[in-house]
Amino acid sequence: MITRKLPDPVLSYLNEHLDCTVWEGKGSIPREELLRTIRDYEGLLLSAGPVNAELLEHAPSLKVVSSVSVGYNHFDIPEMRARGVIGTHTPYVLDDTVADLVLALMLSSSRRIAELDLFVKQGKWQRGSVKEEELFGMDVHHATLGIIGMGRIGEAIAKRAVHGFDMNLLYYNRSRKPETEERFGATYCSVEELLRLSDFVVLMTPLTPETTRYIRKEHFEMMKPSAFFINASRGQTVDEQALIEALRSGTIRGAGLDVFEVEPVSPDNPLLQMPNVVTLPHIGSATSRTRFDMAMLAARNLVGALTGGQAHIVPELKDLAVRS
Ligand code: 8YV
Repeated sequence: MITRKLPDPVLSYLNEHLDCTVWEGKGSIPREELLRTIRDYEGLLLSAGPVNAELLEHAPSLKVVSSVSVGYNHFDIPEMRARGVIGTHTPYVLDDTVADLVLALMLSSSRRIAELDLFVKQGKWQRGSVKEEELFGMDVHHATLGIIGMGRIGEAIAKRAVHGFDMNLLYYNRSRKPETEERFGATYCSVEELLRLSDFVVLMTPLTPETTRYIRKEHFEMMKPSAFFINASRGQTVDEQALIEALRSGTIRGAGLDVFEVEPVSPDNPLLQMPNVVTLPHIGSATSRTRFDMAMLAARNLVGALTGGQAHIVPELKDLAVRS
């Protein structure tokens, strides 16, 4: 079961190897329709969840769920494990694309790109009408960047920041990465220390029970009042209300956000009214080429896992054998 339309070459590949049904309607298959029809399918390709007890109960034949995403917080790992259902994801192919976007968020929040774009378009750029300093921003080059979550995407951000912008790099990760330290001159430190010293804090941790609301009020209070907070991981890794308060009160200077606690973000979310916040609709991996590569990798994962070939199985389910 393919829950949404995919590029033609991806569908051709899938049809060559599997007997597929593709949802031909608009967007992704509605949840009720998926629950109603999934009973006899052995494979499921989707890009959002949840893959939970409810879905799995409706899918007694299911062996593999392939997600067109690197994040897999929509997989209920214990439920999938209990039923022997394998989950796959799409690492590697989006690292550079997401890293580019993180740099864009850093630049656009600190140099006020979106805010000043509007300023020009609204005709406010008139000689003598604004004091020059009112348009000033903060430098990215030579500033201190703190990355929380130094995985592959974190490293791609580090490369751009250090080699392109001469930034000073701090990082926190569950495990230390001596090679990364050597490559980028990065300093490993505690989250608290990182928050205190960074001009830009980039959150790149996957969403797990341990990282849910990982950054809270007390963490924003540790940050410099001149610092920017960037999130391109998952909205639920942050206490969004605390972020709103920190931005409102000047505890931190600004934010660049690709993700929100609830998506699509509610039009009355106060973050949308703040000139010091750059907001994006979860487009970290959204370039034509990368989305194509992700779809193709998800298709290969599905075929591989169902036919005994290669697949990027998520680490927590790697030890499961595909059900016969
Ligand atoms: C996905 C993402 O494309 O890969 C991820 O984890 O956040 C995005 O790049 C999005 O979740 C829809 O599949």
